[in-house]
Amino acid sequence: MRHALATASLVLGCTPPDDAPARLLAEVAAAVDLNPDPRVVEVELVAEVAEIELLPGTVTEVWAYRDAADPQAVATLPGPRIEAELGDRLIVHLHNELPQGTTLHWHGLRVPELMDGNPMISGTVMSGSSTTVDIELRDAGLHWYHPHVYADEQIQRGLQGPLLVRAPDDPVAATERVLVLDDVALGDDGAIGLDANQDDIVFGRRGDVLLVNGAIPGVARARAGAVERWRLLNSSNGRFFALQLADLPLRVIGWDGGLLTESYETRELVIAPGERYDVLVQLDGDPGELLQLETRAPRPDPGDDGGPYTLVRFELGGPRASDELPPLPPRTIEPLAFDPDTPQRFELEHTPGEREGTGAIFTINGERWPLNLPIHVDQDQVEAWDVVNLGEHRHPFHLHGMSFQVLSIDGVTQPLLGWKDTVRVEPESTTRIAVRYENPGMWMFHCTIPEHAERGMMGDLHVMPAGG
Ligand SMILES: [Cu+2]
Repeated sequence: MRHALATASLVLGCTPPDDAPARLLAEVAAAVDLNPDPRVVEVELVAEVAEIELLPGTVTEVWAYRDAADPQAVATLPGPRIEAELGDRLIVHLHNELPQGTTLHWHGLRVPELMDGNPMISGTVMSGSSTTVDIELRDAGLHWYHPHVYADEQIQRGLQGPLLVRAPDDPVAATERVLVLDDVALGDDGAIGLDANQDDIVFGRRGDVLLVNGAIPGVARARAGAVERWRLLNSSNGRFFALQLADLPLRVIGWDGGLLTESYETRELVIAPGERYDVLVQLDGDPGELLQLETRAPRPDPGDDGGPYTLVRFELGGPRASDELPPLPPRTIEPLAFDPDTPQRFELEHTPGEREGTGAIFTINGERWPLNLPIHVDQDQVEAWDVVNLGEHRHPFHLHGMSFQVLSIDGVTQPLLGWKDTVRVEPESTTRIAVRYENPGMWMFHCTIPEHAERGMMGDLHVMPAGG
């Protein structure tokens, strides 16, 4: 049974009493690199059932990745932070100790189709067996590894982790933090709730416990006036984070696909499941002051549970720094020249079930994965896609194997600042994107709310090799 609402709010808000010892903001431990070659990163992961303490004094069973190259390591939520440089070769050995088959998908990376974790292409890694992923890292930025089979259950149980690919000219700030934002539904017994009720299906599962780097919100000690770089990932199933830092400006310098051509400032940063943002913040305050990084419901949506809730409390210490924001390295992005016969049209639709919690159907163009047929396209062709949300709830839309450019939202042209692979499509709204089919193979496109994708809001794009 879930916590009663009063308890849930307390946990969500997670403001400890003043005399409580400060719990420090959790960090995601880096994976050990087994390979002596500086241009090869080789890691060894075990996916296993583990017990961790999410709420003080309560044991929670999770499915999680353990760094097998570190004999001291235990399985963690999220999994180890894999870190590499742009152009490196990444080798990941995965051993599956779970009672269920799994796969490894690299959300945000352009990889060969056999390395994409699509169970229809490469099968599942059966319980007790192993696989090796071997890829070249062509995309700088913060990416996300997770299973792509029974994804609604396996991600919610804890199987997911960050992959940080650094660019040689990355801006350097005094402090850099990877912040993986998540939530989890915990019962009174500490167990992760997996039964999906009607709301969970309609909105994606939202939890009553917020997690930052796999732990309940904590305190970060920082220098007043310091500039920090935050690499943000929303790894939740259904929660949209809308971040605010005490009304200070958040300078966005990167999206899913790396650094932008031009940064921009916002005081509220909305992050959908599967999206990543790269921001610079100046912790503008006096020594002794407290700055709260909070999240609230980004839009009035009957499924949103309000807020604000604290994610990180920054305790500012002295002496005051006078850091300046590091400049963005030059980036240019050529607008994709798309085929004038397009757009392709992708209509996302949700048909509620007749009975509570059962029978809800999520479709793309009226068809339901896995019964739909692939869309066949030619390599190197460029097409515009109209992703049309016919319903009254948001769907973040993700394409495997290739990044895209966002052209317009409801006809309003969007500035071309960077590459995306996941984009929010608001209710009764149309987002137009441009895609170059550069990567031959079979690529899934789907809503990143796994409760929707696993119930049909998914499709396959078959990019036929040029000359093949
Ligand atoms: Cu959806």
